[in-house]
Amino acid sequence: MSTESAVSGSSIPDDQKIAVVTGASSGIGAATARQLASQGYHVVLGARRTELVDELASEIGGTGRQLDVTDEASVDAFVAGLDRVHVLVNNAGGAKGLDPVATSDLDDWRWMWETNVLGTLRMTKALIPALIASGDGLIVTVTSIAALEVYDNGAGYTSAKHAQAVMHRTLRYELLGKPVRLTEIAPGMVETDFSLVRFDGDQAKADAVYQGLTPLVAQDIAEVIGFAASRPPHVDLDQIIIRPRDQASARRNVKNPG
Ligand code: 8X3
Repeated sequence: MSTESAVSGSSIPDDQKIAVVTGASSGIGAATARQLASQGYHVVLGARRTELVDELASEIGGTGRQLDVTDEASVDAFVAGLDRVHVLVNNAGGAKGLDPVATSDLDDWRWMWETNVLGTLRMTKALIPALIASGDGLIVTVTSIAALEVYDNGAGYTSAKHAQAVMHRTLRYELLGKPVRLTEIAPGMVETDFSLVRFDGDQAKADAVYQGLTPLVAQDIAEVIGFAASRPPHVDLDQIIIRPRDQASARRNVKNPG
C-alpha cells in the first residue's frame, strides 16, 4: 500500500515515516535531512532555491520542494498534500549583522524576525494538524544559545531566537495531551555558512569566528536530532544545548588553548 496524497507525485509506503526539514539546502538542515533519511524517513526538503535541494533529495530518496518560510503563499504550496508528517525540523533562520541597538539596521532585524520567528510560526501552524494525525509527531526547533543569552551587539539575533524559542516552548503546554513531542536544539558555534550570512558574505570575517578552536559541524547537530527522533513516543528530549568544548557562552570561548 502506498499513499499518493502524503507527498503528491511520490509513492510512499504507508509505514514509512515522513520528515520535513526547512533550510535543507546546506548546513544543519542538509545534514539533518541526510541523517533522518539514513534512519528510514522519507524526507521532504524545503529551501528557497530548489536546485540546491533537488540533488540532495534524489541522493537520499526524498522530495525537494521550493520553500521560503517568510512567504505565506510559498508555505501554503509547500505543505499542500502533506497530510501525514511525523517530524518537522524548523531549521531555517540565521543572523544578519552584529550591531549595537543604537545603530541597528531595521532591515536586518526584519529579516531575522521574519525567518527565525514568523517562519517557524508559519511552518509549525501549517503542519500541526498533520503532526497530530501521524499519531507520533515531533517538532524539532533549532534555536541557538542566543535563545538563552544576551550579548552586546547581538540584540537583533538574540531577541529573534528568544522569541522563536518561547513560541516553541509554549507548544509544550498547548499540545499537552496530543501525540506530539517537542525538542528544542540550542547550538553554540557550528561551522556552517551561519557567519558568512551574518557578515554579508565576508569570508575572512566569517572564518575568523572559528579560527583557533574546534567548532561543531553540522553533522554533530544532525546526529542529536536523529537521536531525539529515534526515542520511543513517550520520551520527549525537551531542550538540548550543544556547544563546542572550547565555548562557554556566546561571547566566551578559548582560542589556541595551551
Ligand atoms: C549561533 C550561536 O555561539 O555562534 O547561533 O553565537 S554562536
